Amino acid sequence: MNIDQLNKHFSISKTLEFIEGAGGLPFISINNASAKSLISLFGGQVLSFQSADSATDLLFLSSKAFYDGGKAIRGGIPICWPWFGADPEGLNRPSHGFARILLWTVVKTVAINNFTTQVTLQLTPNALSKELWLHDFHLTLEITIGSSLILELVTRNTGAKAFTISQALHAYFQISDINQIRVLGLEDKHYLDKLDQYQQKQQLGVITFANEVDRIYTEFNDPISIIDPILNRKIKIQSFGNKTTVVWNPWAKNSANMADLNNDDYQRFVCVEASNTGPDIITIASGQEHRLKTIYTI
Ligand code: TA6
Repeated sequence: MNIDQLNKHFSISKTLEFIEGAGGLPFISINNASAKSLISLFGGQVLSFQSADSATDLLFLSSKAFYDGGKAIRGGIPICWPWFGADPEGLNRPSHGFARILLWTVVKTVAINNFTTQVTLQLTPNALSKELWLHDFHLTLEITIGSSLILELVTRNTGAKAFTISQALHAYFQISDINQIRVLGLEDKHYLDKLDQYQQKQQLGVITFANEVDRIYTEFNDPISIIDPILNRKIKIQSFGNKTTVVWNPWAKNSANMADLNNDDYQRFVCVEASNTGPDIITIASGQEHRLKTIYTI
């Protein structure tokens, strides 16, 4: 569907419209009494969410992000699916799977009330995905824009055989200064350190940042909170259907080497990702489903 057809079928007067976004990609612009948000149909990716009473977006979106319909958009909440990280079979398939680099379609849009708008997107096998992954699946993402930002990613196995996935809601949270923030809820928890051959280590106290961090926490207290003393806000992250949480900041060296990040962008975001990865791999039997849900609240 083109933008006009999308608006004809799914727009909601004064609240939800489809626009031609950066790179000509189809975006959904939502503006209700609680918040305004931008969602890209390319990648099924929430790009921004700003509460009506907040001067700062919840999410970080790189000013150098690519919108070429090929590379994943750097920022917002990329959907890593049906694998997290490098290709688990070493076949040189795209890092973090293909859901974030394919065009999703719209299932429905609903104005729950003036304060809450819901969008359901879906991804089903297509020529591109079949080159990468032969299983039959029906992936849906329900996004709720209200006093909180809620995502629910549902994987349905519509094939005859069980399949295994790993996944993450790879959220980039906007922060004032990486050196000033703290992440709570992971104190004393064990994690796999991706920067040290996935060695198992234990978190001592709250998480602070003074260098690159890339960790798969294999246990956590819910909710996890990001405390930002400069923005004077706490981002609360509740998650359901996951046993692992990834915490990542690339720091200066990687930030400078990534074409879709400004050199100092690492100072302005932290990724805290509800995930099923590391030991938390999900096997879904034929006809069954798995739900991964997060609630982000400022
Ligand atoms: O979630 C952390 C991570 O797996 C890091 O290792 C880093 O690769 C990051 O994801 C970003 O990956 P991307 O493919 O989006 O550049």
